[in-house]
Amino acid sequence: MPNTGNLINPMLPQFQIDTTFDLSNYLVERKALVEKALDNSIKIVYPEKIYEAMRYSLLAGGKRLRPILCLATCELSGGNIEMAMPTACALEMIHTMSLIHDDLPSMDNDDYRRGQLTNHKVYGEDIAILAGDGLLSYAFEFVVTQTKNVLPKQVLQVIARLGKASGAAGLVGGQVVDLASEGISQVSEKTLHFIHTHKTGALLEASVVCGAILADVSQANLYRLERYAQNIGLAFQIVDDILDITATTEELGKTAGKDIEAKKATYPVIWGLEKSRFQAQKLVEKAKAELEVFGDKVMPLIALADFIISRSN
Ligand code: GRG
Repeated sequence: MPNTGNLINPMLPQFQIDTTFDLSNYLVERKALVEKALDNSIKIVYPEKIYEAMRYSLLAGGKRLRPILCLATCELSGGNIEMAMPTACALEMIHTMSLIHDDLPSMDNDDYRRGQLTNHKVYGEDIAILAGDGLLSYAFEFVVTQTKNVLPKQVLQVIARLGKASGAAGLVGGQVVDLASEGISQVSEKTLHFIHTHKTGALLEASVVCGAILADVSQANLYRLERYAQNIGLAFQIVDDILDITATTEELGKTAGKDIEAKKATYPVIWGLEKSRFQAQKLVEKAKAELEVFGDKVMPLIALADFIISRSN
């Protein structure tokens, strides 16, 4: 394997890259597995309307990055896909519910998400709120009832992580500060960091960490994966802010330029585009450096870190 070195920071360790790993194939294959599991996860029963609304957003596509990260980390840590799939689905249920609520008129007021009308545009605000609530509670039920071949202790740890990442210490807290910062011209870097590490980073971190917990990884490796996830989480949001400026509505599947319109605090506003790109790259390099001890199964997590900054939506 050629040694690619580290172009951003020569002080960071050099990394052996397996250039034969095919990320696009890997993503297509993993996404298909996740889509199938999600499709099977919710049946339409009485009262049909709520199940249809939940399925409408859950099966609307999306990159499925959180479930894919969870599966990859579980495998890297010595587990398998079957052990992690219920948690992977739960992560996507929580993520989807956060998108449904984020798009509501009382929050970001968006008409399009994942290339289709937002949940409240199709089902109305009342059902969209309930569809989000239904997905959130079902996520926890799903982990508990569907996880097989994992000790109850690990399942409990996963439940605790998912709860923390979703609530006021995670997504909810990040969203509250984000809403409070709208229209404020001088949002500090510290506040922006809080918003992004909570609103976006918390669930990405939980995706990585839960996969590892299910495989009963050692504490030292759990900390390494946690740091990997924190770095890619922040890089992911920086790229999201950049794409809001540089990509089209068609590419994004949601309205482009919303951050500027809503006078949102973003990294490009504070740093400019060039520095934002550089910082994202730096974070990805730091993330990859955490993986050195994991040996040859590490390629998916390296490639996923690279994907986070090279993506176009
Ligand atoms: C979880 C209880 C609970 C409440 C939700 C509304 C809210 C509180 C939080 C907002 C969270 C939010 C929408 C964060 C943005 C995260 C983000 C960058 C989303 C885009 O993720 P991608 O690009 O989307 O992975 P796809 O569509 O590919 O899945």
